[in-house]
Amino acid sequence: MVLVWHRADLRLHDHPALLEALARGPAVGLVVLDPHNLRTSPRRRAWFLENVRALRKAYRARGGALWVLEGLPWEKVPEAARRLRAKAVYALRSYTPYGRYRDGRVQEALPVPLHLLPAPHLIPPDLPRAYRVYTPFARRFQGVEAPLPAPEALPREEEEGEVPGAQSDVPLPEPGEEAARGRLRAFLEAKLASYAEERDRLDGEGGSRLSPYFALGVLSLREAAFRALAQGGEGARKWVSELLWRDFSYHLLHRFPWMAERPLDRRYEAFPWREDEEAFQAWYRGQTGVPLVDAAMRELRATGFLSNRARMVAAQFAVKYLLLPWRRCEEAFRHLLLDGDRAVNLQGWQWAGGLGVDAAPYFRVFNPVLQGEKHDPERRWLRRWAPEYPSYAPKDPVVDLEEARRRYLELARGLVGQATLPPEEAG
Ligand code: FAD
Ligand code: IRF
Repeated sequence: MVLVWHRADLRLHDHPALLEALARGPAVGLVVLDPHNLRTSPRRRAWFLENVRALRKAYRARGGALWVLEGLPWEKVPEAARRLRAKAVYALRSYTPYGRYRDGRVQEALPVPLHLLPAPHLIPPDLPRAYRVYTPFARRFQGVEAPLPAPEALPREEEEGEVPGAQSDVPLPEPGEEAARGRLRAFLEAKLASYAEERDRLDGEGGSRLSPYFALGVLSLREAAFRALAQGGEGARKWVSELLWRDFSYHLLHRFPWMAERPLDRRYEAFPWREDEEAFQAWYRGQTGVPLVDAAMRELRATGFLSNRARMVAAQFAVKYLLLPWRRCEEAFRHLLLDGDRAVNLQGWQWAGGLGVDAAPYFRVFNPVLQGEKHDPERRWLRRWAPEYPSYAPKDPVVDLEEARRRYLELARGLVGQATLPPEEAG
């Protein structure tokens, strides 16, 4: 008997550790409900648990069994191994700071080997050379192998443990890999070809909305990239370049684990962030008087999803216009997102905030009025989420946009030492 321990890989397709385990003998699946991960918002907790429930169904449909134990991994993995007399435990390697710490402790506590196999990334996050800029990192992409099939049948074993019920405060997408793979197919068929033109829409309808599935590994990046590239075209290349941003995020956090606390560009540590509770609440509740920002934060709170363009503007507004402490905002944002993911969200905030990810210059300051007019020209998205605004023009904003932009540029220029005031970013 061997164990397959699922963590951020709640799927049966394209799962090297599952196939390797099955080659060694009968295998039982295991999920440990880890208090370190599950102390989060109700929506994210519910999304994780619903996907565990779906994984158990997928195991059952193939005749197999998924154990679900609640507690500390370094106690529960050894316990499951002992009770099943498992000869080994198989899992996909984790690259997050907590994931590596956890796996080290499990390895120490486990009397049998823990085999950590490389997960199917497009570029392995643990490249020996560290990249802070996306383009040279993405050049390491060499194409993608075909995804592995799911096992057709799994050995019959007893199940153990219940998946607790959970209440989400937002409607959840359909959980499980059937739903994820169905959504991938529908996206490739209907939207991939026009992705390069449509991806910046503020309503997010140009994208796949697969991010909540990628966040839990319900769908593998390799499968998504392989199917998109097989279809080909400009849209496919652009979409795969976005998938690569996800791997870039994991690379950054793996190589610079301290970026969870500090700006990647250390010069911004000296930035005079404003601990302004009123400004934070205005931003968080979507009451800033800036239509794009308010619509974004309200959609995020009501649905757990937001387009990439709206995330960029809302995050940059908090950092550059309101000068709010970026870590508090990053955390609040992550707990509202169904796809909330430490590595990707940190990368997103440090990129949008100009804090050192990629080559984003400090003087790139989005104008939320022009952004709205450009990416929601008919204002349909605005009417849906902030209907009191007749246009993208600010109404009694918490800061004057032009004043705030100058204030930020002056502070940033003082830190990074550039003499000229650059022209406003147009769109
Ligand atoms: P698509 O356009 O269909 O793209 C396909 C996939 O590529 C996405 O599902 C995602 O996995 C990946 N991807 C796309 N854009 C990015 C990007 N900029 N960085 C990394 N991966 C990307 N994404 C998360 O999954 N979790 C987060 O916590 C998160 N926080 C973000 C915070 C900020 C401030 C910003 C600017 C972006 C953040 N993103 C995050 C990235 C991106 O906004 C979402 O992945 C994307 O909007 C999800 O929509 P989609 O699935 O339709 O994407
Ligand atoms: N992984 C686990 O092994 N156990 C859990 O209870 C997890 N809960 C999670 C909840 C949410 C909202 C997310 C992810 C998890 N994960 C859980 C996956 C972790 O990201 C993964 O285990 C990582 O390696 C550790 I989003 O940080």
